[in-house]
Amino acid sequence: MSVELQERTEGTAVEGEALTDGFHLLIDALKMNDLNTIYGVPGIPITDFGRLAQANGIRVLSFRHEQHAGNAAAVAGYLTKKPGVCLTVSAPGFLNGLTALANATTNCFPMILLSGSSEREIVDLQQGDYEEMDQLAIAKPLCKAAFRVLHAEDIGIAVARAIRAAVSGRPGGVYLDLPAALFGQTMNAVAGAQSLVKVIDPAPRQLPGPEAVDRALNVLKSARKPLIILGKGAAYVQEDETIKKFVETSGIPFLPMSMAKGLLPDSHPQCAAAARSLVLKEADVVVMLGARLNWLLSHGKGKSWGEPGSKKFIQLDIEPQEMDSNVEIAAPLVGDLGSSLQLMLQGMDNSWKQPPVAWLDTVYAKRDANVAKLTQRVGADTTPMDFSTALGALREIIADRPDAMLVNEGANTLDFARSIINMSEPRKRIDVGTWGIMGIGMGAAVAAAVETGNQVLAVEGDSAFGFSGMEIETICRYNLPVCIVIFNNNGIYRGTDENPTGGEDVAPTVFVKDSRYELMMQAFGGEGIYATSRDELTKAVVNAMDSGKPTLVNAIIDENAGTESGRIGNLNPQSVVKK
Ligand code: OXT
Ligand code: ADP
Ligand code: MG
Repeated sequence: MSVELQERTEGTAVEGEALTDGFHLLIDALKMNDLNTIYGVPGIPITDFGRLAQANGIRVLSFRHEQHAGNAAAVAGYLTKKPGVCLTVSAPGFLNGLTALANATTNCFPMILLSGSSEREIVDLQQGDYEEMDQLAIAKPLCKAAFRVLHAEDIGIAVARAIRAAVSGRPGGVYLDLPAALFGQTMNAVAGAQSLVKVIDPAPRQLPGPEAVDRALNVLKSARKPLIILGKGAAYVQEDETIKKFVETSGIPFLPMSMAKGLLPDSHPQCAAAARSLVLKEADVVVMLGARLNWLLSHGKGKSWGEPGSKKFIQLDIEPQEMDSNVEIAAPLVGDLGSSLQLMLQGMDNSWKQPPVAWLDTVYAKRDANVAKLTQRVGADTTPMDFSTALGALREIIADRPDAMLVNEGANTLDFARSIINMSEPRKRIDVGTWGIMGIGMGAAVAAAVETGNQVLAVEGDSAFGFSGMEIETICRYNLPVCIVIFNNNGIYRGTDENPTGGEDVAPTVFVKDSRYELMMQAFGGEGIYATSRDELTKAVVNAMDSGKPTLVNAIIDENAGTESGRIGNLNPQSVVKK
């Protein structure tokens, strides 16, 4: 630390006036708002900021690449309903973090990206400053809000605006641009303290009007084949009891989107996860709770939704513009989910009739048949392991440890795990989300461990793992209770593609065969285990989950076992021209 800075940090000024500076104002503003963890990568101009933040009691977790720090911050936001904070250096560090900020925004997770930037005067005249980039302009279209702070006395208000923008209404990512010069600006310490803002009621309740509630109730009462879809917005809101009460009072079957699994247990008598195709096709009224009719639900139309015009949608969401985004919403209910559901429940009282038995029987018969088939499949013990064998082992381990956090990415590894591993508690499953993005794995695992203190199991395709694999050093450095299982099938989707020219290069989807990923973990002092059978896999993961030691299990999967893009192969365009 420079002498000049040290003088300032100790609050001594030339003329005896107590001073504060940009560094301290930012730290104080974050702490005042209970933002006590920062995920980031140090460097010019924010290295000293990280040091001072740590010295002042903020937990500063340093990553190997900003994208993973950003993904960790986003997941922290999802789990806590407070914006997760990511800290990056200028231009390249900022850009690395920006993918995570955009992904957080796409997923409606609250997050703040704090980035150092170069000197405005030089950047604006494009005079070639160190890491020159107009970061504010670049961030703007990719996040919910973006602000630049030029004066130390504005830090308090800027942090307050960032927090409110991130968590109010539909949550999302916020960018805060912090030019290097800001950190060193000094001001009177008392005035500085007065400039800080504690955000009051950052995500205020928003109640829908009574006519909207009546409309929704009338549509729901008219249903012969109702269905509730639970999305990750419903998991995010932490209104678990109200949601449970609504689902159980209504008696309506529910379908959880992937990250809403566990909001009510997958074993719940009303769970229709295992009858997905049937309920989407047959339902006549669909109640959307914190879920969007995007690609993951075939935009609410087309073959998977049955006859055109056969459905009415009731949508509960905090974002008015989500209504009619893809199809007509017969009953839009705009408000925060907890309040909207409470109003619905009031209107359901004693007069509420359970859905027709014929519908329930049809749904649950299909579900039970599918569950029976799957139960048989996952009992298998093939060597080499296929996805069912390996996931069958992990399913039992998670069933015994319902509070474990599950992180999941890949294609086949993701799609098979989603239906095979049952969840029984809310917000325990973190996956690729709305973008289907690879690379969330290790950042999500770090945040899941740090924010919950629970054991984490990260189930990773070998390709998916590669996007964030270097962060296993971060996991070892902080000694986090993370067990990573790599489903190693030698490539993207599978390891069997061949180069049609017969040339030396392998096919684009194929990796080095039998890669020894477990040795990477050993290099950093963690446990690294090579597992070729169901028994070996079970033993390795149980040991890891019991000990809490950072562990990587290289699970060898039959390289023929996967299919192109898992369950979304239909989205691949294919050339019809033969050349
Ligand atoms: O009702 P039906 O009969 O239809 O049956 C359904 C359920 O009823 C039933 N089911 C059950 N049965 C019994 N018991 C239970 N408990 C049960 N639960 C359900 O099972 C079926 C299926 O149910 P499900 O899963 O609910 O429904 P379905 O139809 O699959 O749902 C549709 C979707 C769309 C909602 C769902 O499929 C979904 O959520 N999909 C997400 C898919 C996704 O996001 N994929 C990731 C992206 S793929 C690709 O892009 C990849 N890349 C490119 C790339 C990416 N993504 N990112 C970046 C930054 N760069 C590049 C790459 C590189 S994947 C990838 C790597 C892949 O290789 P890896 O090595 O990592 O992975 P492997 O493939 O393993 O090798
Ligand atoms: P999934 O992928 O699980 O279907 P989405 O991310 O598509 O879920 O949808 C989440 C939805 O939840 C978004 O439309 C978002 O606006 C909504 N949401 C977020 N917070 C709230 C809240 N407090 N009340 C109601 N809806 C919310
Ligand atoms: Mg693979």
